[in-house]
Amino acid sequence: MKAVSVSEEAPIILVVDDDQFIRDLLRRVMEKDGYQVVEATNGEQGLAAYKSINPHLVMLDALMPVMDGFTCCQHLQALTTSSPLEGKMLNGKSLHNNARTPVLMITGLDDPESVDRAFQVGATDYITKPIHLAVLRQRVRRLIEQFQLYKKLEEANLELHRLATLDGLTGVANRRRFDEYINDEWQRMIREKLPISLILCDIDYFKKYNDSYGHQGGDACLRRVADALRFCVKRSIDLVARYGGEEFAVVLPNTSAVGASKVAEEIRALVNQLQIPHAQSLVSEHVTLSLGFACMYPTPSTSPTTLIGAADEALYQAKALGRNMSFP
Ligand code: GH3
Ligand code: MG
Ligand code: MG
Ligand code: MG
Repeated sequence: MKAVSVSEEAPIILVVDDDQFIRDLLRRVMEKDGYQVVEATNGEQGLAAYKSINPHLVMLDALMPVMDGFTCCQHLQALTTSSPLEGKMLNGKSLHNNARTPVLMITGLDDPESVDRAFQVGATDYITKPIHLAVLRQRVRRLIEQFQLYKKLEEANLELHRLATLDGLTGVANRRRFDEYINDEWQRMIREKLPISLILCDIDYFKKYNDSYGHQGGDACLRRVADALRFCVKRSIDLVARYGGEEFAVVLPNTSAVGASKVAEEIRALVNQLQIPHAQSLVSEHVTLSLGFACMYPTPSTSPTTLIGAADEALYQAKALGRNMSFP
């Protein structure tokens, strides 16, 4: 038999079978087709190998000592259903897709119960022994091609999600994400009978900042302020968003007015500490923020618009009362 060298990028097939003759046969055939092959002799070994090599396909025997193929398949399914897109939404639609490593059961069991059971525990495909090699090779080619396509789709979906929800300049959530999030959390707070707070932050005399340091200087300043906001906002359920040009919003679910006031003051103090020079500011030599916050207990007859209006009014007061402050 001619030895075939396989490249580093060649898809990896994990062969899990207790029969050495079968493992040798599968290795020979698959390596000839350009795949890399890793072997395991039972389900437990197979799981361990799966975790360390992350293969493109698993060939799984059913009857094996220590852990059989059905049990192994069940564990594999649990491992592979968590996708980076799991739980992510875009326009109210779940983005999860099927980029799961395919599992091909290759077994001597050909009774209908075994076939059903294999698919129930998550097998992608099923082939009986004795193995028809021409059929096997086509199945493998198709399963790996599909998997690679799914993976590409998943990456594209992730990128789409990133582009659709993040602000390109600062990396915080964009306005679209803000609208979606505050509405979702509003509904959740109604169900859980909890308060929600909103902080609106506006850079003081930012027009003058642009006049002094140019638009690019202004952009850099926006990035630093966004970083400060991100630093102050620690819970994963809180959302920092770019609300408008030089205005940022912080959504704080399950947070009282006292809690919101603390976060607002922390943000204001940190931006002061950054001491970003602002020669033309009328309140300080450095960049400062004015912040308005509001807290509400959402009800079915109210909407986030009321909360946004209240925070906006508070921001207006912070400006009117002299800037570089949070209000109330
Ligand atoms: P105030 O203290 O009352 O908030 O004064 P201000 O000058 O900050 O007020 P205003 O909101 O009218 O000005 C905001 C300025 O922010 C106007 C606009 O040129 C600038 N701006 C908005 N978006 C961007 C951006 O993406 N980059 C830069 N560099 N500037 C921006
Ligand atoms: Mg066996
Ligand atoms: Mg403004
Ligand atoms: Mg401003």
